[in-house]
Amino acid sequence: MSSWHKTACILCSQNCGIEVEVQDGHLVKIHGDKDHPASQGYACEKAQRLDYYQNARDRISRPLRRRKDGTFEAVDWDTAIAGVAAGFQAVKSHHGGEAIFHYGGGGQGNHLGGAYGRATRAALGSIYGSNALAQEKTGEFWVDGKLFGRPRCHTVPDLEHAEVAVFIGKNPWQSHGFPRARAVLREIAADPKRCLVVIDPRRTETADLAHHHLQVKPGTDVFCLSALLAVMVQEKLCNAAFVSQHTRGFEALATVLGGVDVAQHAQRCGIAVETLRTVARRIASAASVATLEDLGIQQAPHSTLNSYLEKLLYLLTGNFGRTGTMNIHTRLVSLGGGREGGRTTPVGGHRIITGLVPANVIPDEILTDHPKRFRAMLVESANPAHSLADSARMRQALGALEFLVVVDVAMTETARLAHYVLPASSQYEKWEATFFNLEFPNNVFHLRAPVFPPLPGTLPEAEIHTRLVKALGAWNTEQLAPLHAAAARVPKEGRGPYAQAFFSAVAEHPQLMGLAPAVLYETLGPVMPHGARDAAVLWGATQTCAMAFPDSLQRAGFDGDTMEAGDKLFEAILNSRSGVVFTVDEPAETWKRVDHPDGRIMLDIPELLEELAKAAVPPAVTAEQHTFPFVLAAGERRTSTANTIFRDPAWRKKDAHGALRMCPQDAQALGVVDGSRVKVTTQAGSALAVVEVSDTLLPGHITLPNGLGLDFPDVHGTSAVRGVAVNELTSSAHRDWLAGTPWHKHVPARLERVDAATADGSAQRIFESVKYPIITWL
Ligand SMILES: Nc1nc2c(c(=O)[nH]1)N[C@H]1C(S)=C(S)[C@@H](COP(=O)(O)OP(=O)(O)OC[C@H]3O[C@@H](n4cnc5c(=O)[nH]c(N)nc54)[C@H](O)[C@@H]3O)O[C@H]1N2
Ligand SMILES: Nc1nc2c(c(=O)[nH]1)N[C@H]1C(S)=C(S)[C@@H](COP(=O)(O)OP(=O)(O)OC[C@H]3O[C@@H](n4cnc5c(=O)[nH]c(N)nc54)[C@H](O)[C@@H]3O)O[C@H]1N2
Ligand code: SF4
Ligand SMILES: [Mo]
Repeated sequence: MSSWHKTACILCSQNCGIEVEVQDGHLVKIHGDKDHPASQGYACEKAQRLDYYQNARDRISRPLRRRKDGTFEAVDWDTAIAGVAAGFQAVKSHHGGEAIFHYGGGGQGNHLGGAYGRATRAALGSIYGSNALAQEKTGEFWVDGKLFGRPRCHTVPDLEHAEVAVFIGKNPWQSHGFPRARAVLREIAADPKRCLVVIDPRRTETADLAHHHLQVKPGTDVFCLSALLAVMVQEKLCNAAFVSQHTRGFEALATVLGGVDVAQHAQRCGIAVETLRTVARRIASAASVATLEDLGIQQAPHSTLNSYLEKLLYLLTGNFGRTGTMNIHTRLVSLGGGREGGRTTPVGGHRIITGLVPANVIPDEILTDHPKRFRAMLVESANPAHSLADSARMRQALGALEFLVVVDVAMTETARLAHYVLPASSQYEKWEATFFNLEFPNNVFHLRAPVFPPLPGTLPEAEIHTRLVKALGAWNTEQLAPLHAAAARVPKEGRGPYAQAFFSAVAEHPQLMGLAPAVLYETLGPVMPHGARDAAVLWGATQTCAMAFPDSLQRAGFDGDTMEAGDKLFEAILNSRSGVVFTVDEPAETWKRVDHPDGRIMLDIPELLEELAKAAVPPAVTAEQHTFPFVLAAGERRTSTANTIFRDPAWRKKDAHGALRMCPQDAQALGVVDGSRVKVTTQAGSALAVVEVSDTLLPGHITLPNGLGLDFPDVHGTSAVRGVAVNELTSSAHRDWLAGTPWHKHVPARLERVDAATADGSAQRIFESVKYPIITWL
């Protein structure tokens, strides 16, 4: 017996709508869902492999508690919840809730858990947290805050309609990042009136399609971007009308850019001056331009400064607030957590942006005797022992915690270090959604229904967090009694009385506001249509969204007063299996979202202009460059990578070992060919890798894929590791001065040939330091 279901792919932030055929507990056929409003039937080849996630051999199916000898024992849920609550309670009573750090809250396809995690944080009084966005986007958010007034003024490129599309450190052919990426790229490439510009040291699949590929030397974008801007200023190509009507601070910027030596910058980034001038003129003369930056600059030197320069490309040319340009999108839930501005970390005083502690400083905030250090951690849907810089130090830091709890579907590298591991139902076994809804003019939200029953022994995060909140004694039953009563009336009378009861309960007991997700799950949850209990939290989200974007909701068909519009949207989300367009925008809406008091964009960011001036002074060659002559991009997206969502290496049909790519000249100099083994060494460690010779790379530039080197049991239950875990090679001190974002794309490295005779017969990890506690498999 088989059946078809609508759901979404969870392998990248696009979350394309898919239809899946289910048979005997397996996903047997998968294709794009034409009814999904954003992906419209599009899906890439990776989605075909989703059963490797759903039926992975290392799924956990019982809560685990670590014994003194480091092995784990299975316990029942009541024991686990009580033990977790007691463990956190102990830390809280000695050191305060601020000593409990929260990491994660969502991977590429699951964010409902993170929403419920906020209730647990509130119950614990945990005020510090972070997630993968602090490894990539916080610098960009900070720049958005300066330019537009608030970090959440996040822009989205209208690539479908742009005459010129510019990708900077972004390879959408592989990594996507906008709907139907490959189709859109092909359209732009094929249209002689349009133009595709790619700034990337590698000739990627995207660069291959480009009209202009600016193949910069790795880490030199600051020179390429500032030279492009300097040409615009020096040749008077800026949009003077836009600049004078809509911005402030141009003079300061023009002074700095006017002084840039374009020829010198061109030389430093390795691009011919004439090419830079041609591209600058093409961008400046286009009717519409959209730009997209990603890890190639966000995880490389000058990352925050580069984000600023990227934004100036479209702002100086007036490509903002129109079709085909850059616009500020709506949101159902803010991505970065609410808190903004002024906060720093308790030990090192590092800047916290959009509520996120820089991922690279987490070990420093633990491995110290400072009284305010983090002493306990709750990790969910993330694997920091593998995904954060300097895994050895990260393991040491996690090991030094008084209490560590991990919520995951699999026995990850982080879970192995935990005191308790709580097994979550998979994303196809529960109601799920992501908050990566970043589209403009039509923004989409997709709530997915379960496709399978939960793996016995697992629970959805909503249930886990609500149990924790209760075990922590965060509310007493009387406080919720009116809500239960109002919820009982919902089937007959609708949600009106419930809404009133909710707002009066919160007014009377303000602590319930922080606990709201769990309160909604507990009270409204049981009367949710379709049994969608986990979606109760969306009632709050849709109400807030209706308050923030009434006109956009109305254009999408959700009209009436705030509560009515929010409720209609909530209903539509619950009833649609392919996703809902929740807001429809006019380009002019973008201007209403610019949040400076005078409605103008602030072009001058003195901290970053100072950094730009400093960068112009050529540095002396350092000893490091002699010791480590290569630049390693540690973590490239390929057709065979999907973060760590697939742990079973068998999913990769190509690139089984996650090859280290290098150019033919380097390969020849080193005496290696395709399939040879090399030892790659950095300041942090060494690894063995298999070589792929590729003429897409510049001399001196080598790359390794992201998400490999995971520990996965073979059919006999013995742990095996395939590919290089790149963060064994990265250092946490290697980061942006302002946002603390890591420079994973720019790791100084050296290579040695490993002759077959001396190799150990496999291409597996060779880190002596990795010794995990033995697991008792259940
Ligand atoms: N297939 C696949 N897709 C994914 C993912 C995945 O694991 N696999 N992960 C998802 C996630 S979490 C993210 S954040 C996105 C990331 O998506 P991308 O940022 O597109 O991914 P990367 O391949 O890491 O880096 C992009 C490009 O940066 C280039 N680069 C390296 N150094 C430099 C430099 O100094 N300057 C410039 N200009 N470019 C440089 C690389 O050559 C590469 O082509 O992908 C998402 N999509
Ligand atoms: N060197 C280097 N490091 C990098 C990068 C790089 O390019 N180079 N990229 C960085 C980037 S951009 C990112 S986004 C991060 C990603 O790294 P992480 O943020 O650590 O996240 P993922 O690899 O996406 O892993 C998500 C986890 O969620 C678990 N999971 C899956 N489904 C569920 C579920 O339903 N519930 C729960 N509770 N858990 C679930 C998976 O088993 C997995 O352990 O890595 C970063 N690290
Ligand atoms: S990997 Fe990304 S682009 Fe490919 S099908 Fe999945 S969600 Fe869509
Ligand atoms: Mo990411």
